[in-house]
Order: sequence, then structure tokens, then C-alpha cells
Amino acid sequence: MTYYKTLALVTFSILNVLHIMAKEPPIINKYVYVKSNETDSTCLPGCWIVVRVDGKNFHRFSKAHNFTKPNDHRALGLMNQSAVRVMDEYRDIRIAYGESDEFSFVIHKDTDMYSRRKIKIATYIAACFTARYQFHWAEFFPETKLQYPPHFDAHIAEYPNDVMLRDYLSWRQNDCHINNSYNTVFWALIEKGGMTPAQAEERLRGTLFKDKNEILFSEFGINYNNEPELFRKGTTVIRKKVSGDVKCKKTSVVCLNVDIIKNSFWIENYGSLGVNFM
Ligand SMILES: Nc1nc2c(ncn2[C@@H]2O[C@H](COP(=O)(O)OP(=O)(O)O)[C@@H](O)[C@H]2O)c(=O)[nH]1
Ligand SMILES: [Mg+2]
Repeated sequence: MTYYKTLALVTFSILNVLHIMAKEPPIINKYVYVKSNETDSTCLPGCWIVVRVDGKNFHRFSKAHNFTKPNDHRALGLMNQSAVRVMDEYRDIRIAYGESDEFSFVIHKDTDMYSRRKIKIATYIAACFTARYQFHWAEFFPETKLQYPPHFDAHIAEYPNDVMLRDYLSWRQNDCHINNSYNTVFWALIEKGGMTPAQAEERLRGTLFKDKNEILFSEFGINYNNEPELFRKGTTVIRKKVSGDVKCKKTSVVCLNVDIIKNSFWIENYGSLGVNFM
């Protein structure tokens, strides 16, 4: 083929392609309109953002992995470790609180994390927590093989002031207290008292906190107040200033099993949390 023939053929082919493109929009443009059906929303400005992750069907998961009842030290340790790692990853989380199969992460009210996009924030935190839970499993359950992969959902709440945020955290700690008090007696009645679950449930119907304590003490010699604080108070994770750091800028993430309903916790940690609850 001569040089001129080749040139004519190439030119013809290019013109042909341009002609087709002019008639048919490129594929990328043809389909891109579906993107406008994607929905997204952002967290309100100036509000504290709380993301609560919760294990999916942990009633089944705890049975499948023989968690001790009503509390399993290893399982709670794994939850706490996962929460610490989430806080390492997301610096705008100021405080977290966990009990049972749930953890609440409080993100600073002025964060611009993911432009405050709700779905991004919730999915990344639940995914990070789930990944960490599986990643650290063997450290806490060296003798128990993971039977199937657990995962966690996420709820988001926005609180416009410090009082509401504090009430949220008090609500979760109160929930821990109520559940733990009930579960401690319930399992004592079954495991030590030989009752069936139905009998234990019937025995506890309508009882108050002090009645449950009395059953524990008089029938099983257990003083509820001596139960581990990890069980009774849940776990609060905060950033504490590292002592010895001259400029006091370095912080480390620490787990505490303390009362966060009373004022003393907030007075003591006001500086490190950057919140004003008083
Ligand atoms: N035995 C045992 N079970 C636990 C422990 N922590 C959580 N669970 C189980 O996980 C459940 C968590 O409650 P919830 O989220 O309401 O139920 P879910 O829908 O089954 O995840 C509890 O009801 C327990 O059955 C633990 O330390 N020991
Ligand atoms: Mg759950």
C-alpha cells in the first residue's frame, strides 16, 4: 500500500469514529444521569454527632461463641479494643461509651469530617469497628475459632447542646446498669438456684433494684457492689493528656469504668473533652 493510500485510510477511520461519537454520546455520559438518584444528607451544623454501633443478632453470636453469662470479660475486652482503634483512626471522636454489644462514639460538634455527610460518617465508623472486632478476635479468644463474621450497624443522633449529649450518655449508662442488675440475678437464679429461665423471669417480675440486690445477697451471698465495674458501669473511652509531655499536646486513648452520670467525671475531664457540661 502506498503512503497516500494508508494516510487516506487512517483519515477515513478517524472521521468515521468522530461521526459515530457525534451521533451516540460516549457511554459515560449516557449512564451518568443515574447519579442524581443518589441521596445524601449532612449533620446539622454545631451539633454533637453520636454514632452508636450495635452488633447484629449478638444473642445468636454470643451463644455460637460460648460467651460466659451474663458478661464475658473477653468479649467486653474485644469491644473496648475495637473502640480504642476507632478513636485512633478518627481524631474528632472526643468520647465513646460502650456496654454489651454496643458502642457510642461522640464526634466533636464542629467537626468537618467527611463534610459532615451522615452516610459516610456512619458507614465508615461501623465498618472500622467491624473490621477491628474481627482483626483482634484471636487476641481475646485465642482458643475459640470465629464461626462466622460478626458485623455492626450504626445509628446517628445529633444533639444541639451539651446537656442533651450528657443526657444521652447517662441514658446509655443507665441502660447498662438496669440490664446488668437484671442479668446478674437472672443467671444466678438459673445457674446457682437451679431455676428454669421462665421461673427466674417470673421471680424477678416487678422487682426493684434493691429487691434484686437482696435476692443476690441473701440467697447467693453476692454483693452486687462488688461485681466488676466493667460490668456495672460499662466502658468510657477518652483521650487523656500524656503526663510528662511539656506542651501537653500528646494524648493517649484510655478506657475507664467509672460513673459518667455524676458531675465529678465531667469536672475532672472538662479540659480533655473540650465540652462544657456545667
Ligand atoms: N452471654 C453473653 N451474651 C452477651 C454479652 N454481651 C452481649 N450479649 C448478647 O448480646 C445481646 C445484645 O443485645 P441486643 O443488641 O439487643 O440484641 P441482638 O439483636 O441479638 O444483638 C444480649 O441480649 C446478649 O444476648 C456477654 O458478655 N455475654
Ligand atoms: Mg445487638
